[in-house]
Amino acid sequence: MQAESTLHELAFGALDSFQIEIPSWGFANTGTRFGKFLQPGAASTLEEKFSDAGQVHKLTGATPTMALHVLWDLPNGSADADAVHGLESRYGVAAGSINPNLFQDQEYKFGSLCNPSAEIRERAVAHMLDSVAIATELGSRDISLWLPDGSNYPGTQSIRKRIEWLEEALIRTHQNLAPGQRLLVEYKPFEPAFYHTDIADWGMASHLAAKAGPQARVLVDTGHHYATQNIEQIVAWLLHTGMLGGFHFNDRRYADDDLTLGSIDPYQIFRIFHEIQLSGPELLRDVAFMIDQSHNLKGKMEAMVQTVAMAQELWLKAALVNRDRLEHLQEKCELVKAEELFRGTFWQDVRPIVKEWRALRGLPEDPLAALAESGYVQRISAERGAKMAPVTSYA
Ligand code: LRH
Ligand code: MN
Repeated sequence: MQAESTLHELAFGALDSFQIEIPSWGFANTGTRFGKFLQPGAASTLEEKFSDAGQVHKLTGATPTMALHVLWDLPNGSADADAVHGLESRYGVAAGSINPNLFQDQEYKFGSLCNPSAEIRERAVAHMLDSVAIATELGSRDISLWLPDGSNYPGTQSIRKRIEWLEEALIRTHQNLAPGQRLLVEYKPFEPAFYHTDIADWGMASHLAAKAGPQARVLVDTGHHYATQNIEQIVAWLLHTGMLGGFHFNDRRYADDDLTLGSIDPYQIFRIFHEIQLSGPELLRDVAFMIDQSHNLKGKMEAMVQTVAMAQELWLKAALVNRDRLEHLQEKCELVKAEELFRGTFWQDVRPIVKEWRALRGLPEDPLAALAESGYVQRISAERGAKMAPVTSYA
């Protein structure tokens, strides 16, 4: 165990540097194709989402930005930007990554940027350029693109032509980025398409980002992998090739389940954080940590606070790995000693030191308990419950 002082320095430094972006849609009523269970306290307006995000940041000190989804949060596009600035100062959370939405409109049935209709592709590119303009208005660095495009049956679409249309669309989007802005390309192997998905894995996303231009990177959603894939190895490759732009963290037992981070396999996130920390603190600026979850059954505020606390603990555990010693054991192929050091660090209970850090930073030692004591959930449930709309669409 490292000397007490160095341990605290290391731990507090790691926790001070850890920030994670929360998704506005994590506060909204969401469900699956089999239904949606409404929560009276769910957020349905952008103000309510900023209020909830502000509360999470007050309780954890680690979530200064909130990701926005264009159609869900900014239905009037850049015209909504002024209102957002007001909300940012009122609730103490800034607008984060801007997520274009190319998966709702009926015209995107056979694809958006990859649709065989040039007219529909043009409208989809226009939405991408709108999203870049919104990011510029809001001062957001990242435009984070996930594309549902694909097909359900063999032979029904030209996979090759769709690659060309996609390359062209992302090059045009990249040409409109302001200096310092980034286009993040998120991949997903399947759903909603179940035969081929146009951006299905890290290789495809990496090629498209590199082809689009120097301000494009790959976004790794931890839920977008086959169960047998080694995600931390993909992360190591994206770090090695300089293509890693950020993460959507969540957890899953089967597919893109969007469960809360660390709820099924906390060791998975620890292994990913270790690969990132191997690249040194300066890298952190370039790797966006974001949460992408849908809280269908857990209380939305509790789930978000729980997720941030879990992420802080796992980040700290990874920071405590004695990397020099591990490197030595790896080189000596001391397998059991190396594994015992690596997994042993993961086993450490870091909650007491996280509590100390929170107290030192004027934050509640137990953010979940503080949330319960604040009565915030009861208050928003009473205020918002009255206008709870009957179930209509997905989100
Ligand atoms: C797609 C995805 C994408 C978001 C959506 C809410 O599965 O991960 O990042 O736009 O979830
Ligand atoms: Mn995602």
